[in-house]
Amino acid sequence: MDVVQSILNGKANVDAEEIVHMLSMLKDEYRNKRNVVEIPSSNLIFVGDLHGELDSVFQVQRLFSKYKTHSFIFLGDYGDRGPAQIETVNTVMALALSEPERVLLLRGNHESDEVAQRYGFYTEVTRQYSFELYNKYLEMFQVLPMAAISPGFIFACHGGIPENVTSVQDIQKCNRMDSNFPDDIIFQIAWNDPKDADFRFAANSRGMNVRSFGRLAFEEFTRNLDVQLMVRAHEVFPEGVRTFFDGRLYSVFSATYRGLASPKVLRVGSNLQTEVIPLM
Ligand SMILES: [Mn+2]
Repeated sequence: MDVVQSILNGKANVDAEEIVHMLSMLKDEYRNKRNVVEIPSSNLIFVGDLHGELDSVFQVQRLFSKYKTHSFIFLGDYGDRGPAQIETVNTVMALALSEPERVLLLRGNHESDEVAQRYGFYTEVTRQYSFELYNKYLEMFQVLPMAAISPGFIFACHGGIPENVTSVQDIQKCNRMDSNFPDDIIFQIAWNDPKDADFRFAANSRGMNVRSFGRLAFEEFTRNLDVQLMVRAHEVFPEGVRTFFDGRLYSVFSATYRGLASPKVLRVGSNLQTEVIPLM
């Protein structure tokens, strides 16, 4: 665990063996988790896209010490795009390993081979380390759960509501263990976006199999799964956090995205009381 503590203390240059060691510890911790993991109903902090921005992670680390009774749910998209991708992924892993009972890492659409090859993580890892290490990161990505639920209260995931799902069981029976998203339901959870209009599902300009979900799908899904609030990430909004469907869905972004957004996290206290916390 030495490497975990030294990363949390700010050590930037980690050698390949230390990363491999952390990756294998995290895989051991996560491989038996189900696609949808149960979380508490209160005292939660949701962290949105980080995209290689270490400053955001340091701010989250500060909150981690401040809110000691809270669980931290990371909604995915750790690498790609930003200036410190490997360091960001490593620091998030170190947080997850330091207190596994109050940190949960979920999988975003960027935790896949196809996307990581296009948006930077592949290039960074193979340039600074090796193709072998990149493959070990992919093995870790695929064990990350897709969603979190607090029955009666909250559902959280990176992208959104998938079409053709009417129960948690429908998600649990899918297979996420692949470096990409061959399963359509797993794919949609990582990719779909909300749209504040009265429809169920519609085409989405992000890609052929990506859907937008509207109010009707949201109402149906939250009723079927018996949750009141949904938290997701995946979209950049200048204000960092945006609400949909009369405040029942929060979209959270925790990076600046080259100065386009003001990074935020979402805290859920007791009785589903929400608080938007700026990361600066
Ligand atoms: Mn995303």
